[in-house]
Amino acid sequence: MKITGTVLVTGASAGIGEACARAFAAAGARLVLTARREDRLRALADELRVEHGTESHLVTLDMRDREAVLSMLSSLPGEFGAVDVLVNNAGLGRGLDKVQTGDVDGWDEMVDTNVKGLLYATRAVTPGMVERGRGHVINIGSVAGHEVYPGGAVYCATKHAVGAITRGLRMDLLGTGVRVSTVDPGMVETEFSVVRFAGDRERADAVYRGLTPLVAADIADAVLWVASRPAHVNIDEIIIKPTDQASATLVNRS
Ligand code: NDP
Ligand code: 8X3
Repeated sequence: MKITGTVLVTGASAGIGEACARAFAAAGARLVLTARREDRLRALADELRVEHGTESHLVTLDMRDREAVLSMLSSLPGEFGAVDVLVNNAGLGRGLDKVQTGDVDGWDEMVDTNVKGLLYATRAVTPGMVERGRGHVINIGSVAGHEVYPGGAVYCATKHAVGAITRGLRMDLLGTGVRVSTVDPGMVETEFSVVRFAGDRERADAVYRGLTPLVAADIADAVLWVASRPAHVNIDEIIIKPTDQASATLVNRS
């Protein structure tokens, strides 16, 4: 698959975002990579330049910082500014507490990153897409956007919101030539669970114990496929789960 334009990936310093950056670089794209951990972005960009000759522009920002996201992503330099594909990936879960005992700071972080940050990036990038009459917004949703599970009320709410934004945005952009898709993973072994459990690696490892989870590259494959369909084809939604997962909570462990 060949992608010749500019692809902006939020949350490219780890996991699914990093895998998307690798997949689009291998396909020939120019990259805009965002995250808070600049050292990780720089190491990735250096590696992709050596491996594929990829040109990357790095934007170090916190997706919760409205002014930074709106200003930095709407004024990218030169050809980096003509974003063809926006992969709205940056996001996280915090804890698995019940609402009645939940950590309110964690709720704010999830809502501000997964929902508001995604909206800010979309608001910054889509006017240029509309002007050029082409572009593609690909959101990373979740099975948590289709189901809820105990202790997941707020995280699931953010991913249901991503689903609603995806469907609404597709209506808003109808007739502009800009496509809108969501790729919704089940269990992918990334830093997600380490972040969710605040660095408790034992608890994070237990999530995937005895089953074969997806890896980030499985999701990147799908994102690249969605982005590389002909211009008249819009893939609305893909749900991808491990063979060992039947629902958000029903898994097969050996
Ligand atoms: P990782 O923790 O491995 O990666 C998360 C990425 O998001 C990092 O690059 C991180 O960068 C970035 N990020 C998080 N918060 C912020 C912030 N405030 N500002 C800027 N960047 C931020 O997790 P995944 O790769 O698994 O997660 C990627 C997406 O996939 C998320 O939206 C998640 O909800 C979704 N998802 C994950 C699943 C899984 O099982 N892993 C399943 C379904 C969906 P940095 O910390 O450097 O800022
Ligand atoms: C992350 C996967 O199942 O923990 O979206 O909600 S799950």
